[in-house]
Amino acid sequence: MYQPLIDKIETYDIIVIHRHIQPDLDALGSQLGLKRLIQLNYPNKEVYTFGEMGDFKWFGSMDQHIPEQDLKKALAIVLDVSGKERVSDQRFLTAKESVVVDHHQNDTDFADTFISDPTQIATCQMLTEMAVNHHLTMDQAAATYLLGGLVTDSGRFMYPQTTDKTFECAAYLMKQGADLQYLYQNLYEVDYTMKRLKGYFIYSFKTTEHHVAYMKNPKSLKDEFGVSTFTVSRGMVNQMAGIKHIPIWANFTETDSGAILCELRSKHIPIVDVAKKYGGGGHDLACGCTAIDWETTDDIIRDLDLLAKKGR
Ligand SMILES: [Mn+2]
Repeated sequence: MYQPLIDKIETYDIIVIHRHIQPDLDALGSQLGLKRLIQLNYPNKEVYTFGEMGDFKWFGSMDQHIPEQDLKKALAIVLDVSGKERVSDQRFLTAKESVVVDHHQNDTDFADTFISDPTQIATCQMLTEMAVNHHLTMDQAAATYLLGGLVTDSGRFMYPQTTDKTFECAAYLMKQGADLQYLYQNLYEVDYTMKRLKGYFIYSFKTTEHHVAYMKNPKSLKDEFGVSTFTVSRGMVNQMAGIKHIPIWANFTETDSGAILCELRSKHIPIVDVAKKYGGGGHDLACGCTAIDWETTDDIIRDLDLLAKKGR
């Protein structure tokens, strides 16, 4: 499966590596991990990485500059994304040829070579498999980058697509010296304010007769904790998720203009029609709308409670 990528790497002297916008650790880990693998195994190649780092500046850094004439001669490798629009930094379009390696269930609209495997939990898992199958030299840095993507895209080995291959890859990366503790310390250490806000949510949410959990957050809450409306609204709704006997949960947050953002979530019972009824939309189990006043949120809570009643 990976031979076409190996062939292209061997053919080109200049290689640029891209991944998606709003990067997660699979995007960055595959990008930085592949760069390191190429440097180790093909020391004569020039390799560049592009894109923004987002919240992960601790994880590594990007190259920003490449001479225009070099870019035109380069191979572009695009990781963890298949559609042109979601690629961070559009300079890959100037490169001579492109290869995409991705585990998402999407088609590509630009790649000359497309290496796709939606059965894999992470692009980092695919690159680890490539390194093993093709006997590539690896070091601690490369292994740590790749393990970063493997750990996060698998939800710390919790998501259903976690397989024996995931653990084999993790074991292999650990044998190469991957620094798991460094990853965990940076990934899972939380901000003091966020911890307090989460605690407030967990302690304060209410439930209806049929166990719909909800929170009503006045404007003053975001000021009290020094966070944004978005942090309270979207960021906190799932503090009410994953609780036994609570099928539906909703988070109502007043904005600066006085409108109320409604984030609605459900385990199994489709609730999107409630969101639509109040002018919103989204997915069956995760949707939202904007209410004009608190009375409307009471109507929404009543509608959700009715669904919870019918749903059991
Ligand atoms: Mn991924």
